Amino acid sequence: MAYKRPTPITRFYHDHPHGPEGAEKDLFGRVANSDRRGFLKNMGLAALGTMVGAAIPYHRNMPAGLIPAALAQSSVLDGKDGLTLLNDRPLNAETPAHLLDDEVTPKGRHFVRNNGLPPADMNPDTWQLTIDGFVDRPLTLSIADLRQQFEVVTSRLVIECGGNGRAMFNPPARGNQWTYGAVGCSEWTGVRLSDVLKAAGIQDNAVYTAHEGSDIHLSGKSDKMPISRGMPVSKAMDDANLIAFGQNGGDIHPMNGAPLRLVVPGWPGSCSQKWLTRIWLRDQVHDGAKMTGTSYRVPEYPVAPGTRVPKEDFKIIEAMPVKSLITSPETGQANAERSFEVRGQAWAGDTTVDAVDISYDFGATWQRADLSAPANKGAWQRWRTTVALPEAGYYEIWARATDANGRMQPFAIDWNPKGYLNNSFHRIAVTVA
Ligand SMILES: Nc1nc2c(c(=O)[nH]1)N[C@H]1C(S)=C(S)[C@@H](COP(=O)(O)O)O[C@H]1N2
Ligand SMILES: [Mo]
Repeated sequence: MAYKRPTPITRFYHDHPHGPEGAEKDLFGRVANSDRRGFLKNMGLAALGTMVGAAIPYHRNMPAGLIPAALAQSSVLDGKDGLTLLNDRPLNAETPAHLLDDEVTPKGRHFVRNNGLPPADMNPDTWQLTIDGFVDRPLTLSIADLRQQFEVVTSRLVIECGGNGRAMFNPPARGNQWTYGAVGCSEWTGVRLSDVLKAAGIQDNAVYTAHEGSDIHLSGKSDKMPISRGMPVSKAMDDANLIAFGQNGGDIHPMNGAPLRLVVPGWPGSCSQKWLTRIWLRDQVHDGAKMTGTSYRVPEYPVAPGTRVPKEDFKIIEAMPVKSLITSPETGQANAERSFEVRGQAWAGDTTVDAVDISYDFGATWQRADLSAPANKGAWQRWRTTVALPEAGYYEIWARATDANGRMQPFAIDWNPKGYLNNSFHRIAVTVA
């Protein structure tokens, strides 16, 4: 389903073929009316006021559950360009591979993975980040404090959802059916997480971080978080990790975590908390939302596709595996020429990519692509090569990256129950006339 521009809410209600009830259903899915009212009540008038940018003097006259028209006119996908919507509550949208051809992913093309509802308040001037738990000096920092007290750095960092590639699982795995595009590499500006943690003084018994954001649980309940994950302190101290307040030279896109987020390259995107409000240092593995059970976990041992694996046998996903994408040509294109450039991106979790090979004969022969070094630690690497197809007809082009440890992308999917870590080859179709 391609994204369509939103219609102002009044017209949307007026013109809806199934009347206001149909409009209601379209806007709020299967959520019962009472739940939605509950959600709005929980949000409170102050938050609603912040969202519309002014106090609402006649709020007493507002029908219960009314969505101010100002909100309906600005869509959560505003500023996103060409993304494929997978779910609208919570919002999940991926980027077609050929729209990931830029070295730096434009804001409009960075995928969106929300587990809950975005916060009403994304005001950078009043934002506060707390660092607490097992630290010598608990800190409460505004974005201005972060800028003033720490070195500001800019780097290109890959964020990839652990479930990217889930759509190809067989038997299928539940969850968002990401194909290839739950990945992006924007240029993030912020301060090093390690610098901030050093300033707080990590105590010896701290072993794990716990990240919190201000987004809202789908139930609307304020005592529940949509997601709160963490990482071992050793990974948290990696100087590539940023507490970011800028994306591609401007503000962070609201759906990508404005005004403050973590960016933890190389590990599942879920480590990169958006709308970041707290980093809590713990003396045990964090047990927040989506940190326990089978979330972002895979079996400790290889299993046959379809196997039911006991919960105790799952381990937390750490570094993401080596992977590559063909970003040009677009799959399904008919080509007039037999010879053309094939190019894309490759990345490899905590390490780098050493080689990318391309095949156009279903893997019988491979040709090595030119591969650039990453712009900085955590960035993806650009590769390109020219293929010369022998005659007219149908071809598949396959890409296969190998990391610095000699690990190669596999042909087949290493199946697991929740559909994580699919790094099998990206294949595109090309016909030559
Ligand atoms: N607060 C908060 N942070 C979050 C999430 C979320 O739902 N809420 N989703 C996580 C997941 S699962 C991923 S893959 C990345 C996606 O980042 P993006 O939406 O900017 O692409 O954000 C992570 N951070
Ligand atoms: Mo994710």
